[in-house]
Amino acid sequence: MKKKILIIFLIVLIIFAATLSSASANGEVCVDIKPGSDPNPVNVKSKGVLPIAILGDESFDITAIDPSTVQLASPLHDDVVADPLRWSYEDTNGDGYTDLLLRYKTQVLIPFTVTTVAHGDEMELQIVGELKAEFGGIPIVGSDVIIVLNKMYNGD
Ligand SMILES: [Ca+2]
Ligand SMILES: [Ca+2]
Repeated sequence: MKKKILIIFLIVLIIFAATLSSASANGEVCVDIKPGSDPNPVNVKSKGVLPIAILGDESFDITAIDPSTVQLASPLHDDVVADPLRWSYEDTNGDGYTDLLLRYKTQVLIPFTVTTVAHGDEMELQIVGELKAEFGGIPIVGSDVIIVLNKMYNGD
């Protein structure tokens, strides 16, 4: 019986220690699809480019992220990911902290919308990646929501 209590105590201690470690260590990052726009309507058939920012702040320096690992993903489609066309460091929201600005071909969204959403629906998108090796290679994840335009159920 005492052993059980000790084990539970240790587990609680480990969880507590994990929560205490730095903000980036839990891997949650702040993502802003279409910086400057909220909500984020996206015509998924557009031949344009979709900007997505990972926001830096006083507790998180986004240059710790390894941009080569960053991919677009969806909680509903674990078999689909998309790589950015290009990325750059920019302060997208003017708060003085550098953001990682990723640009995706808008049409990479189409596989994410198959069967699950229709015109006017909200769809959650995730950004996943890793910190650079010198920052521990910790996995990162963040999400934001778009409003899907120009998409019908059943194919197109
Ligand atoms: Ca936005
Ligand atoms: Ca910023």
